Amino acid sequence: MVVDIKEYDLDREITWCPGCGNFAILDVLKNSLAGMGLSPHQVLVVAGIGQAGKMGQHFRTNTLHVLHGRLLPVATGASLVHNGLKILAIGGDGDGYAEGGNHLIHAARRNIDVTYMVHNNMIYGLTKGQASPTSEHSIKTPTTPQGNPLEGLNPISMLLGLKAGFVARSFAGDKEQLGAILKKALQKPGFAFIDILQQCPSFNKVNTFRWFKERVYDINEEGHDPSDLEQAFRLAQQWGEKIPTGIFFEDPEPKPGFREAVLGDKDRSITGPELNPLAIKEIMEEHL
Ligand SMILES: Cc1ncc(C[n+]2csc(CCOP(=O)(O)OP(=O)(O)O)c2C)c(N)n1
Ligand SMILES: [Mg+2]
Repeated sequence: MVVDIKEYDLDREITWCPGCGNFAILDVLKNSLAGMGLSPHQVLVVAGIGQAGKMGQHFRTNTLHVLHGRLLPVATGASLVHNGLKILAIGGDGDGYAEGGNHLIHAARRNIDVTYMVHNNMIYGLTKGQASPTSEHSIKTPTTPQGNPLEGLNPISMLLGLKAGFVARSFAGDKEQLGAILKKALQKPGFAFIDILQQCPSFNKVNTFRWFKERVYDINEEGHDPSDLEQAFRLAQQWGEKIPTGIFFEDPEPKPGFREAVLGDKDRSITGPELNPLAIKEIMEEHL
């Protein structure tokens, strides 16, 4: 089925700064969903708190905007209840790797049927530039005025260590690559993780659009086979003059998703296969 991208449009003011990487990511996401023939009612976005978390407010679809760092537990529940919905969890590096870091471990281990996009601008954007877990060593921020004494977390290594079923990195400045990775992630059952490098022109003056652009290269174009976990680990160590992007790992023997593991059948859901938007009316009346 052909879906017009305009179905996803929402007439609402966008408050991201000019030049923010979120604009490109939003554009790619809407294009990918429409391109896959998905209508807005077939998609659920569970968004965290932060500039990245505002994604869900800026296009027309089902959205749950939840507490900081708590998008994965909510997405886990939603994936058991709403069979058939394409579920996207979307948040920032602070949201996902700091406040929500514990949930990420278990979402990957459980292999929840969710595609998780982390907009990694290597800074706390919404709260005006404090250091996040991925902020680089030495970077000066309001919380690290002498320079960050810590090394940045390596999310790709972490997710490979957890043997997540699909582990990728992309860049907001490469819409073609991001679109191709997103479509792959959305098509596969189980947990799909995409770390998206993203410039924050207002609060990260070190890792700028140009900084990323000069360093990123596509590992799959250079012949990396995503079923090769050992090579994926080796590539994940690289960070600096060259930054690898692309699909690091895709499990050649996918494990059952969380729904199948818990409910015994990947097509079963707690509510049954049919979505009935009117049913909520009855529930509301019962409780109001
Ligand atoms: C429990 C809790 N702690 C702290 C905050 C304050 N807070 C809001 S957004 C944010 C960080 C956002 O950074 P990130 O997740 O990287 O998203 P970005 O704005 O960079 O896209 C923080 C610390 C909060 N809302 N709730
Ligand atoms: Mg951030």
